[in-house]
Amino acid sequence: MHKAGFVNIVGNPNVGKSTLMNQLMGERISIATFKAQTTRHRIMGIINEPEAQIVFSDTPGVLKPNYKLQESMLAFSEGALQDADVLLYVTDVVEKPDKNEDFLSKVQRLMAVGIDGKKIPVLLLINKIDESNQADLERLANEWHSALPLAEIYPISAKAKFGVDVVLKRIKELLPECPPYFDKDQWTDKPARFFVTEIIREKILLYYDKEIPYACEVSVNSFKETDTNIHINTTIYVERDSQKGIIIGHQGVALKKVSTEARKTLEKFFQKSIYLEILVKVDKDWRQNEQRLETYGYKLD
Ligand SMILES: Nc1nc2c(ncn2[C@@H]2O[C@H](COP(=O)(O)OP(=O)(O)OP(=O)(O)O)[C@@H](O)[C@H]2O)c(=O)[nH]1
Ligand SMILES: [Mg+2]
Repeated sequence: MHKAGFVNIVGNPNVGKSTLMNQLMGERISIATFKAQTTRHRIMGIINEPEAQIVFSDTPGVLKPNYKLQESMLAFSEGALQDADVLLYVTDVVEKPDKNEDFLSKVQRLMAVGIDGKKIPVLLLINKIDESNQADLERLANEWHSALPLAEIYPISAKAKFGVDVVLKRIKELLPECPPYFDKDQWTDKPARFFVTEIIREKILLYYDKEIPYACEVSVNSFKETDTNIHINTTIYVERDSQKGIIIGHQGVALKKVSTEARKTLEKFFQKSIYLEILVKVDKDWRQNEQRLETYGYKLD
């Protein structure tokens, strides 16, 4: 008997979805930072075992879109409701069940009505319990139980890897009997270049303030790999000239830091020496431009 299925991770921004994905996978596959809206794509991470294949999907936090890029991000999150065999709805110890009733009612429907008659199990994960206490947690769990009575509730700390193994065990029980969806040696649906752009974006999120990280997109121009090293040429696109100056910084110091830190992370990720070049260019208002978004790999309906 072989089990396989899609286990989709959804929830509001910054609750710890990507941190959880990385813990479930045992790899840093999805970038996670202290800033909301870190994840912009649906990223699959695949666990392969002789008798099972679990296809996790990390998704962008659910938001009310203000510009076209955010419409695409929301489409990735809502799309993950359509093909889940098991849904992981992640919340945290500060968020209340009434924050996003729209999306929650869709989650409720998945459990009660299902897709094509198939009801979808939902595990409601209350994350960051390292920042709470027993009494508050019990109160919150009761509120969630009233909001989503059909969901199984698990308190976890993704960061401390507390409760994650229990969730993984439950996922394996819930997986349907099914042949594998992907080759059993495949661990993600994304190409190497995608991880390059994400790792550079992670450094931008970490080192720049306010709107700057949200106005940046990263693109790989060339990726040349030998047995021992990889030569990567990339471009950071910003929306305006003033942002280009900020990214580069006085005498190029800011960009140098991004480049150095990205290179270190890339070397860990690929286990090879990395030569990294980063150009900075203006792509005016790319976040609102459907054609540009498509070339950057975002989907719009
Ligand atoms: N204290 C605590 N912090 C956590 C925990 N899990 C995640 N975090 C922190 O929460 C922040 C957001 O984590 P992410 O994994 O990027 O959250 P996300 O839900 O993927 O965010 P978006 O991609 O923006 O939607 C980071 O600073 C994490 O370190 C946890 O269990 N405890
Ligand atoms: Mg994320």
